[in-house]
Amino acid sequence: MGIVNVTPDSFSDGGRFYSPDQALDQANRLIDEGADSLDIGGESTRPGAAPVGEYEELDRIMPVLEGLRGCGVPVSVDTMKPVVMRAALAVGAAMINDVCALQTPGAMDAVRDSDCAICLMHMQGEPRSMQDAPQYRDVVAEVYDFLAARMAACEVAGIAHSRLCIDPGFGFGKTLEHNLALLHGLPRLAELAPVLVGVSRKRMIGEITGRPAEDRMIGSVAAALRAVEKGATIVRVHDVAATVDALKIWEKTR
Ligand code: HH2
Repeated sequence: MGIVNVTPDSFSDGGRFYSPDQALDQANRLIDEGADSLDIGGESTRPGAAPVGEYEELDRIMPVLEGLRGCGVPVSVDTMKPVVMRAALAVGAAMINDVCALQTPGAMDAVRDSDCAICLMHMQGEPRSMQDAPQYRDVVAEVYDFLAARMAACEVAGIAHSRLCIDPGFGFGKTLEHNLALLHGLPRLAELAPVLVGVSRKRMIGEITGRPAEDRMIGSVAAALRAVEKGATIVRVHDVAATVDALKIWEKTR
């Protein structure tokens, strides 16, 4: 899954794809590089990020979604807002990627009657403060229980299990130790549903390699491979060409 952040402030590529033309060029580049799907986002969720209003978010992403109609790969929209979910689905989005796991009032209703895929992600706290002091008794068990409960809530709302994938939410209210425990715990999470993993260029890669966000491609590719080895079905990445090459070699040489 190739990431297109239509934002001025995303942590690794903020401002680079902020105009619709830049975002569409990047989306098409990622498709050419071998992305099986795209994830379009109009609001940064980096630690400390300021929330964006729904009209602003719509202004950012709708021209891009319109431009991607018929692009040949499923398009996911990274949003926690029901209004944005409905608008995105109306122009053909195939997936809603919600870092709040459909807990916002109205979110479940916004996706229930479509046949879109849904990613339910775990986050402790909210982006503004989530990295202040994340704490868990047993991070894998707590993330597992949360995601299982959100899946059960979807089932009650009439959303078929086959539409769901889950994501432990690397870096969303987690220390490096929590992230590493979750990486090792992926086989357990994969018992619930297909797992999406997003570690691309994140702080955990920087903490291990000592490199800044713009220099974390190799570390991110290595982490993506480990995630797939541990059972991830979808890897959400900025560097599609490098990740696709690495996965091809990994698969052929396994
Ligand atoms: N990470 C980010 C955003 N959305 N969605 C899922 N399901 N999983 C993730 O790990 C995830 C996500 C943060 O990365 P990015 O989009 O590159 O940055 P920003 O939020 O600053 O735009």
